[in-house]
Amino acid sequence: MTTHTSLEVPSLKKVYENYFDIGAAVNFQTIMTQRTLLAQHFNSITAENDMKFKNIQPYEGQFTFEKADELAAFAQSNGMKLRGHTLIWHNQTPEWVFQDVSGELVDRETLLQRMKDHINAVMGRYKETIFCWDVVNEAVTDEGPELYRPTKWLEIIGEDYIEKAFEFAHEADPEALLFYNDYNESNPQKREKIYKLVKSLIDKSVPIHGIGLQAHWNLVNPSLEDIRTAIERYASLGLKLHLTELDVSVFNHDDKRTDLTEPAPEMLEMQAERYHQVFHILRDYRDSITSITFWGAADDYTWLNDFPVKGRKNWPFLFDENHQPKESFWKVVQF
Ligand code: 9MR
Repeated sequence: MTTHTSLEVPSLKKVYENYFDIGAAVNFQTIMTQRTLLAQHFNSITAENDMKFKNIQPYEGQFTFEKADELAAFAQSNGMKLRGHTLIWHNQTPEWVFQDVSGELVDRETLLQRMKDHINAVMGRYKETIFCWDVVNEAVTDEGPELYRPTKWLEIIGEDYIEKAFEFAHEADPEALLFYNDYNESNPQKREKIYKLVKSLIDKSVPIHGIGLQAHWNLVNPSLEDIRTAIERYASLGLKLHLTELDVSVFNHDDKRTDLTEPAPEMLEMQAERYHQVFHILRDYRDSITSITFWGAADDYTWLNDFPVKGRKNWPFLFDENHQPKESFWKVVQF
């Protein structure tokens, strides 16, 4: 493995300033534990959890903005952009949203009103700081012929819940860029579903400005060819593309080992090569891709610890557990 000890560590955001914004998902802890690293290398942040429905409106009309406010203040004081994540999702949405006082499902009009009130309150509060929002997250099925994931939003409102969310969001903050965000975005079957959904929104003149490719990838999947095809397909719709949750797991799908306390050298080599190839593709599409956000900043904290395999640590980022650049970092900044 190459050593770079004599080299000064360049700032990732500066290396890419003529290409994309470089973002990291953060939480209340990491804005403290990773503060220096974030300030040096990133010019955009996303709240990993603190702006989700459940976190921000756990009970009807009771908003808990404290942590989200802290993250917004952190972005502002460091001159970083802030992506909003996320308004309408099947996950992390409290049960009260869909129920009346007796526990029965509410009707369409009630749910639409709740959707609108939530979007108005949250987008209204961060109008000055948040430049774009993941308005609807993960609304498409991974497999099978159905386009729409079965959710309470779909069940109660119907298929137009998606366009309603975008319309309410556009009314709440006409300046904000509005995104549809999903994972498995490079899988050819799901790619076509996402394409179809977004195209139908555009055809109906729904205010949508971008597609978020979550990009939870590993050392081999998705293939480079599938990544490139997905970017081209989405870009053909004429919207902005953001990579919203990039990480590269060092474990392939069938690797369920839990005994590693540090990544094997060959994992790190493969990861470096993978990041090298991925960023090569991303630079090719700099006209369409405007922002790349990692779902974390350094290997000391990742949602992939314990997921999907309990008791297993992962090392998916460009910086190691001590916030030092990995070989993956050097492959991304040297081109
Ligand atoms: O990283 C997030 C993790 O801490 C939460 O427990 C989980 C459930 O809210 O969400 C994770 O982030 C997800 C993101 O919001 C949407 N795309 C998939 C991400 C990873 O699961």
